[in-house]
Amino acid sequence: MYYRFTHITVLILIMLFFASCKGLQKETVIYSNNFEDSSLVKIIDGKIGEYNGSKVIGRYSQNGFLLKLDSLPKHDIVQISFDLYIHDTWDGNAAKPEGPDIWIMNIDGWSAIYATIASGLCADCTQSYPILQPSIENNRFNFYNYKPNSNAIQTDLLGACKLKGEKGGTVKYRILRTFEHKESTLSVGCFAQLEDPDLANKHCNESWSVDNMKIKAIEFR
Ligand SMILES: [Ca+2]
Ligand SMILES: [Ca+2]
Repeated sequence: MYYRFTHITVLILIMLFFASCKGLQKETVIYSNNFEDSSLVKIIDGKIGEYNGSKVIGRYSQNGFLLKLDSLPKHDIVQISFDLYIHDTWDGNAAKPEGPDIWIMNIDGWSAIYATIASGLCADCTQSYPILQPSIENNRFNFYNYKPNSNAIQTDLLGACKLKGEKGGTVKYRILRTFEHKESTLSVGCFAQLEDPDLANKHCNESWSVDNMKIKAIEFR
């Protein structure tokens, strides 16, 4: 009897603990877009494409888009999540003229991601992702060396243009960033800085797209 009582007491205490935790923060989804209705509201330089049977924003090459939100509710932190597709022949840390190939996310103008990415089909390539920022040595960016496809969530997708139909030609990453933020406006810029000697076919050789973007404003209580 005593044993059973103790178990029930512990269970109640655990339930109370989680109930109180839940009340400690309030989440508001301030932006959610799977692009299936082709909505580009609040996006500058947006364009809709299709990849893997789903509508995406992209494809982009040496450029990107800017999402600008306003009238955010009172909050303490912001969480951004989305799928990032890296299409075709990215060269990661390769030296010019093939690289470096850098994917960039700026939030309110500060650098949230500045990382090289390489296609897994490039045997000799390396990439700095999942390290989000390079170190700086002798006034130069020094990117870390990881294997291509490091931290990717899917590596057997088909290429989009140069490697169209080729397995492994597209790599999917799940981007998740949580950061302190209290302002009523938020801007999220996604860009790339790519090197490719084949200028005429650059957009076909190296491109990227984004899907399932969700942004939450979270208030602590
Ligand atoms: Ca979609
Ligand atoms: Ca390149």
